[in-house]
Amino acid sequence: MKKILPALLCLLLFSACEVSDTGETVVGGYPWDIPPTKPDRPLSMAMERLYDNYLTPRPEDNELFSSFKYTRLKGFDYNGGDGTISRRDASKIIFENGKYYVYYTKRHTKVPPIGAKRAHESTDEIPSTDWDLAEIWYATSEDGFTWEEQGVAVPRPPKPTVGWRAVTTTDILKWKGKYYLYYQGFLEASGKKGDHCPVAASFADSPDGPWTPANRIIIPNGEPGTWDQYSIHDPYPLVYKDKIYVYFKAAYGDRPDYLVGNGLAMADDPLGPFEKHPLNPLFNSGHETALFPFREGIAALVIRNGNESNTIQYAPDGINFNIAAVTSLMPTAAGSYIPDAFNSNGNGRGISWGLCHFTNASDDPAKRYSVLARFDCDLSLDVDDAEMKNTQLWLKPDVYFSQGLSAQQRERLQKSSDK
Ligand code: AAL
Repeated sequence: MKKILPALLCLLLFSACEVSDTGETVVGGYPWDIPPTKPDRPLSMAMERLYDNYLTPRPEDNELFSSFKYTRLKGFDYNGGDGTISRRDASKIIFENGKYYVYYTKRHTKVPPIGAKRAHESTDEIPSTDWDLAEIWYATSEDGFTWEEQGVAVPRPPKPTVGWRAVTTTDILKWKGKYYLYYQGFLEASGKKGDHCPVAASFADSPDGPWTPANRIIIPNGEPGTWDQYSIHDPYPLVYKDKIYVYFKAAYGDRPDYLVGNGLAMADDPLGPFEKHPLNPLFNSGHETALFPFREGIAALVIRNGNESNTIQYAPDGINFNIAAVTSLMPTAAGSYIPDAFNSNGNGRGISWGLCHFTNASDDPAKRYSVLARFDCDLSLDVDDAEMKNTQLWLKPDVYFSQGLSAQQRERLQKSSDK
């Protein structure tokens, strides 16, 4: 009855009016100037979603929408790009002793990697993948653009200690005045049976080290048959609700095109025991997912692999993530500068820059190596950069043409009758 009277009135008086959920008569079409809050009128699913899923209906006002700008770094040497030196998978950046610190995977081998498919040919000197035979190095910077490599932070321990084959893909935690590096500890050349490894850790009193290895597995693989049974990748520590939260990735499934998910392990002590969240995986997509405290929850850059590639997601409870923005050209393996990564106290301020990597630095696949780069964005409550909120990207034709058809695709088209 509540809706019938206004509906009748509608019929009698206007041709273009509707009845909203609350029974009010809504006159005319959707407004010219987009209402900042959900209007009380019938809405299509897309317009409902616009108000329900995103912080604001316009990306220009959405604190979790940003485009990304990139800058080449100064200070790192890559041996002329011959594939023997690679730097990748930067940690989050911390500011200590008046400078920025970053930790990353560095491979310096006699020859470039031969590739995962030829992993059985790898030796103590011939790396399979770009991160095989790698170690964890660190660099400091005064401005975030020019970096000075300081040396190795975590070397490979002797066989058979976890990480003897490679220590890679690290990230840092500061907890009660001490520093902890979590990283992937490989016990065989990556590619031999997949990219299998657990997580190991080292700790230090200073960001310059010396780092003491725990020399044991800190976050173990899951039970046989479960999604993270073989790999725990990209360990990513934050302090949230007074606990240590380490988000991580696992690639799972037997298909050639694996699925990628991200989960969470929590602990009260940096060296464990870690308890995996019962709802894992918490993300259905995302490779090298980078997270940061945002308002009362956690936000995440979900960059690639999966249905929700190229999204920025938000969980007010750090567990239940939803898409908060869809964007493009996201930083690969972002390590952001997160001043409040360990002390956000329910008021996370967000991020505005960090380091990422490009894994295809060489045009020659036989000289594969990666380079670190800087990205800037506005995912910060303390920055207001309208240029970063531009949803239009005008990429040069070269960028598109570099994504050319493969030989197989050309052959298929050649054979196809409906050209
Ligand atoms: C990455 C990360 C992990 C993987 C490999 C090196 O970018 O997801 O670190 O093991 O690729």
